[in-house]
This record gives sequence, C-alpha cells and structure tokens, in this order.
Amino acid sequence: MFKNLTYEVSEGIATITFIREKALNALNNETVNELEKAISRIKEEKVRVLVFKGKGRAFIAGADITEFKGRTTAETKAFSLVLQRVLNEIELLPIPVIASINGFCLGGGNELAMACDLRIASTKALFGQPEIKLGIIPGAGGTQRLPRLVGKTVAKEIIFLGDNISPERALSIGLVNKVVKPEELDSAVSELAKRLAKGPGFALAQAKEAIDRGSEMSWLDAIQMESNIFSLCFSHEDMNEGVSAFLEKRKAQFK
Ligand code: CO8
Repeated sequence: MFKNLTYEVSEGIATITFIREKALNALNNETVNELEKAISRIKEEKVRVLVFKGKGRAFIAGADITEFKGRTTAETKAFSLVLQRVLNEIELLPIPVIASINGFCLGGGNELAMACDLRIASTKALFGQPEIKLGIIPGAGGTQRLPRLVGKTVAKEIIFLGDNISPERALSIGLVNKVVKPEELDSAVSELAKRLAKGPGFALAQAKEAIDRGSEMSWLDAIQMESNIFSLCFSHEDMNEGVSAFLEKRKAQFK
C-alpha cells in the first residue's frame, strides 16, 4: 500500500518505518501524503502506542531538498502547512508516540521527532535544524516546538548555527529521553512501547492532553483543566482497576 514507509501493528503497538533509505528517508511530497494516510489508519484502529523508525543510516534527514528548487512561495506554504498539519495530528493522537532515532535526525526529521511524546536515540544519532545553511528556517513547527522543549537560548543557538547536535548533547538539553548503544535501540524502544501498551490507556491519554494543552494555557486555566481531567479519571474503569489492585496487593490488569 505504501512505497516510502511501512506500517505494522503487533500487540497493540503500531510501527511506522521510513524506508526511503537511498535518500536518507528525506520527506518528499509522496512520503508526507503516505504518512498522513498511515496516521488516519492509527486513528481508526485500536492501537495503544505508536513508534516511528527510520531504515538505514537515518531516522529522517529532513524535507527532500531536491523538491525545493523552483517551488513558488504559494507551493512552499502549502507544503509547510501539510507537514505542520500531519505533525499536529501526530501530537494530538491520544496514545503515547515514540521516536526511535537511529541516525540523522535533521530538519523536518527533527521536527517530526519533536512532535512525538518520547525520543530514544542511538549513540549513532545526529540531531539538528540545518535549514539556516540552506538560507531558510524550519517550516514544520521547529521554531515553535524546539524552544518549548529546550528553551529559547539553546533553540536559538541550534537554529541560528544549524550545527549537528550529538546524542549526548541532545540528552543534556532534554531533546531526547535516553541514549543507548545502536544494537540496544530496538529492544529499548520495544520495552518502553510494551510497558506503555500495558498501561492505563485512558489515564495516559489524559496525562498527555493535560501536559500538552496545559503548557499553552495560563497557569490558572491549566491547573483548573488538570483538576477537571483528574476528576474525570475517577469515572473510568482504569481507576477502579488500578486502585483495587493496590488495595488487594496485586498487579493491575488494565484493559
Ligand atoms: N533531501 C534530499 N536528499 C537527501 C537529503 C535531503 N534532505 N539528505 C540526504 N539526501 C540524499 C543525498 O542527496 C544523497 O543522495 P545521492 O546518493 O543520490 O547523492 C543520499 O541522500 C545520501 O546522502 P549523502 O551522500 O549526502 O550522505 P552523507 O553521509 O555524506 O551526508 C547528511 C549525510 C549530512 C545527512 C547530508 O546528506 C545532508 O546534509 N543532508 C541534508 C540535511 C538537511 O539539510 N536537512 C534539512 C532539509 S530542509 C528541511 O528539513 C526543512 C523542513 C521544513 C518543512 C517544510 C518546508 C516547506
């Protein structure tokens, strides 16, 4: 069904793997369209966790630069809006989304990784927003998500200079959650995905929404929203199971 990515579901965990290996998984128009279709399938199916991977030496080396030349301002804006919409859709999925970052994670690739909830990197990963070197700026949410994740000071350095960021630095600035040896990346991601898939899906979705929406609200609105969502959790069977399991000194079995 797809040419530039694969979509698999196993044990409630969906995996989207970018396979445009020869172009270091650069996001061309076709890949972005396929990605949007794959995200629609996630919404329709009973998936509990989504994992993104890249085949070969890259996670994603950015938007496809070979499609840039000759693009008009209107065409560029349309492409930027499509990619922004797809990344927003990923961010708004009511399930945990993990980026498994094996290699180059640049430009639009880093922007996609930042739209995920958690990022696990191999020691071979390299991050960056190199757009400035092409005479442009990040156009798929990078100027907004990066400062929200790492602060304005560091984000400006990364975007102004466009230099590659090592996995160790990415970890130290809070861009990734964990760095592991390349041969341990798949097992580290799979362990995390399985653990999240067994977790209380409703509470996880609520926690995600509270964190993501709350960070865009005033303090009083955000804390009010937290209280609303917290109390909503008390009407869900996950809470009944979690609290009963604690009181009965057994392991919770969330449905
Ligand atoms: N686009 C198209 N092709 C690419 C890209 C890319 N982003 N990155 C790599 N490739 C291709 C290369 O052209 C090469 O193809 P070929 O074999 O046909 O010559 C192949 O992948 C392998 O790449 P290299 O030979 O260059 O491999 P190296 O190991 O020497 O270098 C690098 C790897 C450092 C990753 C290098 O390829 C590179 O610098 N790539 C470009 C990285 C970049 O600048 N990314 C940002 C792109 S701009 C962007 O993402 C903006 C997003 C905003 C979205 C909205 C816009 C409208």
